Amino acid sequence: MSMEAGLPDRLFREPRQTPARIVHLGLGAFFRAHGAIYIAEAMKSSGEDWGITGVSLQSSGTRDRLRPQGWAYTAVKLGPDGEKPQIVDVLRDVLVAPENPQAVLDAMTATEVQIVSLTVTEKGYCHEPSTGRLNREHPDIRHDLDNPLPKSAPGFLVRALQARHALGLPPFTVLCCDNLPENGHVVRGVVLELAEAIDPALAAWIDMRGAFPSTMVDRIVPATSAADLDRLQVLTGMRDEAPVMHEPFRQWVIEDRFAGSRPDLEAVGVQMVADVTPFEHMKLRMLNGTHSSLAYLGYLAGHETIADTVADSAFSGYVRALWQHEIIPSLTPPSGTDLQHYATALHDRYANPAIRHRTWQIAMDGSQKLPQRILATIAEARAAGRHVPGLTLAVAAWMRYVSGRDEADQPIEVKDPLAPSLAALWHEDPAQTVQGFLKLEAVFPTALREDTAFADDLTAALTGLMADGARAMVQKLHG
Ligand code: CS2
Repeated sequence: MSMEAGLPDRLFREPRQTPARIVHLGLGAFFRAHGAIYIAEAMKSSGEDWGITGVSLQSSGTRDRLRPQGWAYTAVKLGPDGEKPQIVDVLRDVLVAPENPQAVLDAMTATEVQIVSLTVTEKGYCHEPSTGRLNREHPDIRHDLDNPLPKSAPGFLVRALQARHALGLPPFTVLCCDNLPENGHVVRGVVLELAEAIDPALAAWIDMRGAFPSTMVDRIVPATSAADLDRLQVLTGMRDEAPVMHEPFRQWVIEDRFAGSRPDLEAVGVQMVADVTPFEHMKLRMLNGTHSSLAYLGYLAGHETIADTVADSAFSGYVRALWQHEIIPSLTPPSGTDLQHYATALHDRYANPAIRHRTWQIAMDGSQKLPQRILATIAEARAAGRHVPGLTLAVAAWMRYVSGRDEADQPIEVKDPLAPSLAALWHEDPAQTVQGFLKLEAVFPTALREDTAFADDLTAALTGLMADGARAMVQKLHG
């Protein structure tokens, strides 16, 4: 892989004049390779000073690696024409919530703050994935109900809004950038429910004055590896301890409903729309739905990355058939979008060999991801009398995967908040395994839990997976 010679471009910064106007919760690789770059570009194009205070909600690693670099980092675009690095210099400060939750609340309560954006992953909202409602039994939510210094993302939003209300300041816009359907609606729901339990007058104020635009975010950002750091150092001559690697493609669609001001994002290609739902459905079902399907089945078949998986003709045929026969029929295309072209472009993005996106990484947190990525499509298709054997096979592969043993009987490192209870559902008899899983109210919508024909289809898929393995099953279906 070649790297363009010379020092990376620098995006961006003039000396900082004003305090940060955006606080971002969840400073993972995705935000640093997506939202932060758009915001830096918007600052550059408009000359306006925005700046971001980043917040890590769990660990100090990102802060510790970024601090010696003055919060700047390299974002490396992994394209067919080689690796293109640029330096992103838009973070003003990075806070670590567990070390000092009051500092995070203070940052969110600053008069200048207009937007609090979030990438805290699906499980960070402490909601029940199948219904979108706040999970009041979640340990962090139980903590946040009784303590003014919160732990959870909803807790930080509510306590900061409470402080702003008390000070007579307007609320900030809450900009959810996670892969949830109607993500603004979901975060608004959990915030209102938590606020109501703390102070009904606060909930009424948030309900009236708050803004929670929904968004669709898209860019494939695999985890950065130690080898990436070393390669980058050799090629640029500079050591960066916290670079991010990303594909060339990016998309950000946002509902234009902000409580206060915002950066001029249209100028840098963000689509500001009245209703983001068709974009979210398209992306969650066509991209994330097939990503998860390929992750479970590909992992079981011994493929390490998504690119390796779609380089296998059986899987390439499988994913094309999923789009064509099982997912596209469930969608209303966003205006101006051709779903066939979208599918073809997705296949090209998956096949990009420079993106080492591990099936294991995408397989994480399936209990939080499957409802919106796969199960909603299955439920709608079954209600309409359409067959969805490929998606059903993907759900069976998830069950097999979370059992914790692969096809060679080797252990799988399963990462999921429900991991222990999922593993305990495994049974020698596939029909009993399926029955146990279908009792999971937090994961399966009622329509599927009560659908005995679906239970039979899942059992047949799981039996086939056990007998023949993932690759053979995929090939049998669409190879
Ligand atoms: C992936 C997503 O890890 C996952 O679950 O499906 O992170 C995916 O790469 C992004 O949503 C692409 O925009």
